[in-house]
Amino acid sequence: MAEETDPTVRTVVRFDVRMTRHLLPDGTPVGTLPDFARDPAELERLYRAMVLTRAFDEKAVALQRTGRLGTFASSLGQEAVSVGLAAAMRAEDILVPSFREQGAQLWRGVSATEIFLFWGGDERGSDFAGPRQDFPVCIPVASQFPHAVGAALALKLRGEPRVAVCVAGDGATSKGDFYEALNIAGAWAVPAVFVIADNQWAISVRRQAQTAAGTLAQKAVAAGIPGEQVDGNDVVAVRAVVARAVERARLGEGPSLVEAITYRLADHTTADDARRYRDPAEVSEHWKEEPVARLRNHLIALGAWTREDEERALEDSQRLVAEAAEAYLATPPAPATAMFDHLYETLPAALAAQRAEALAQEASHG
Ligand SMILES: Cc1ncc(C[n+]2csc(CCOP(=O)(O)OP(=O)(O)O)c2C)c(N)n1
Repeated sequence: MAEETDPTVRTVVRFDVRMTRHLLPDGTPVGTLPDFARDPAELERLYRAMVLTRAFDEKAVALQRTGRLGTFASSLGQEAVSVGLAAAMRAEDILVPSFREQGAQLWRGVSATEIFLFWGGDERGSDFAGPRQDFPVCIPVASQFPHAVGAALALKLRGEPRVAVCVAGDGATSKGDFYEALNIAGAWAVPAVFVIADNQWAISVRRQAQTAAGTLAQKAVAAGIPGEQVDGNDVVAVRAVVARAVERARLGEGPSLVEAITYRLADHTTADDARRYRDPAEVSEHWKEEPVARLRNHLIALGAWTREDEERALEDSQRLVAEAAEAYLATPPAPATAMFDHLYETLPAALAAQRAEALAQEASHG
């Protein structure tokens, strides 16, 4: 060690990064499970939510492939991050999601129809009836971090015991918005939890290619806040770790960063072909760790899940997303003026003129 040989140098800080896992890839539990995970009914709820998320993704990709949905970002393989973090929140907390959190949105009560509308380019899909306080899907990478800090600061100033939970990908932690937000969140001790869905890829850029940091969790160290890893394919662990961070924030102890290690099994979006930059053998390897089979295996081992349960869960999910897709496809298009209508209290003159023009064109073209 340098300080042992050099009297002019001493170590002033060291840090550890913890990694939590409760279920092994084959579903075998390790150690003592958290209380909620000892209730098979609670595990079943998490399982069904992951199955629904997968069914939603499958339907969305099918709709896009047949020209009935815009570009879509699947969460295949990442269902445990999305569902686990949502299950760790209370209804009154605030979700500030990225574009791959349909699992969390569905859990929190955004309807599948609304999510289809959003990806169909219809902003009414962001005006969800359910969790009104949650933020719409965030497409600009990392911009949700400062938004979450702003929301969390508001909660703190109002003295409300609520928490903002922000989700982004690994690539987002390479952006300035991330560092700025984390820094000020730490300085102001706001009630925010930053969850990184570390799916190893930012489109075609590997996590290792865009940071020399050994973990993304350690990026919390510089902000003076706790940072830890969790097995992001283990929904029990995600829920437990995020719940701890959320409760910490709720008690006024400040923000945390959680890096959930997972893998993007699908293309980045429907506009991408991942075979151009990653080896299909790598993807096959990661299928062995995926979250849905992991929890299913655990439920089967507990005697809490049968082949009939599985068939019914799949049918229920597929029916729900099929009905939601029908409702989405039957929704009449928004008026051409919609894009002007929710931007300003009073529309500036130049935009008012454009709105009038859009209205006139719509009237003439039908
Ligand atoms: C500010 C900004 N720059 C670039 C893009 C284009 N873009 C969309 S997704 C993406 C990569 C995101 O990677 P990551 O944060 O790891 O999330 P993941 O897609 O893996 O969930 C990029 C560069 C964007 N949406 N916003």
